[in-house]
Amino acid sequence: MPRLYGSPATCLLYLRIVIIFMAFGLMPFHLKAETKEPGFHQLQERLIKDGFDKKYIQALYQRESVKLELRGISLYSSHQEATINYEQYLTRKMVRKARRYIEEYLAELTRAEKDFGVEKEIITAVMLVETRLGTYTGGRPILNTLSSMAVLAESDVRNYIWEEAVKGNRERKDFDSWADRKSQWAYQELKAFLTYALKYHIDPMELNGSYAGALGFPQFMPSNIIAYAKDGNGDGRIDLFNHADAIASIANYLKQFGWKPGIDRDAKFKVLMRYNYSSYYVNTILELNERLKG
Ligand SMILES: [Ca+2]
Repeated sequence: MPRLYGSPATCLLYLRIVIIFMAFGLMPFHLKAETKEPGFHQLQERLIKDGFDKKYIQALYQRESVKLELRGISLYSSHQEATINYEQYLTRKMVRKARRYIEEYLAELTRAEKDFGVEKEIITAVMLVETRLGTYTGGRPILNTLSSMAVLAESDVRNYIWEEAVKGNRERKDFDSWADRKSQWAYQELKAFLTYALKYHIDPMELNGSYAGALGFPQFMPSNIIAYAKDGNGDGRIDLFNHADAIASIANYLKQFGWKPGIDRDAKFKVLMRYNYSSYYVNTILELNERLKG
């Protein structure tokens, strides 16, 4: 029978080993606690220099809920389109849901079809894949997402985010080239987002979105809201959490990128790639379109 417990001397040795491991194991936590999370000070200065009201920006970034979105950056920086299961949008259950949506919003969809020349099945397919017809719009404050990506331009913040949220998931040089690109892009999107919020007197912290900062039922980036979104219900406001506005906005976006009645599959493919640059995505939309028409 194997001995489960050793002699007192062996026990003491085990205890020493455990203490040594605990000491080493605890050290990184101890160091982490002393690493101060970097803030958005430089970002605020940059926004003010670019014309945003000083008092507005300072009051906004002083709020406790405005903070670095580490988890979102970790997810986004390791995002791989090919790993998304697009089959989930082609099940019979999903097609049934899409059909019911077309019945429910027939008036809005028909109007968009007439105004922009984009068929209702395509608009519905886009909305289904983007947010399951407006039911999954993302729960991350867009202000935090875009601000966190914009400050990746600052080397100390970038190092902090690398250590805290990304290291281990990818190579540093890949992260650096991603961060160079995304920080510039996110800053432009942040400015568009604040411009949109100011225009409609919306509290920026009330708008949640995806880990990329996309917003509403059609998941538009803020710069696309300014350029392509439409007021579908005619209330004088753009609200992408409203079905009529979302439907008109998707249709107008596709129209602006070349959608016309009667275009062939190749042409449709090219336009849809402008909505989301992924052939998996586009093929799913086109397949859904066929099934909804069939
Ligand atoms: Ca509206």
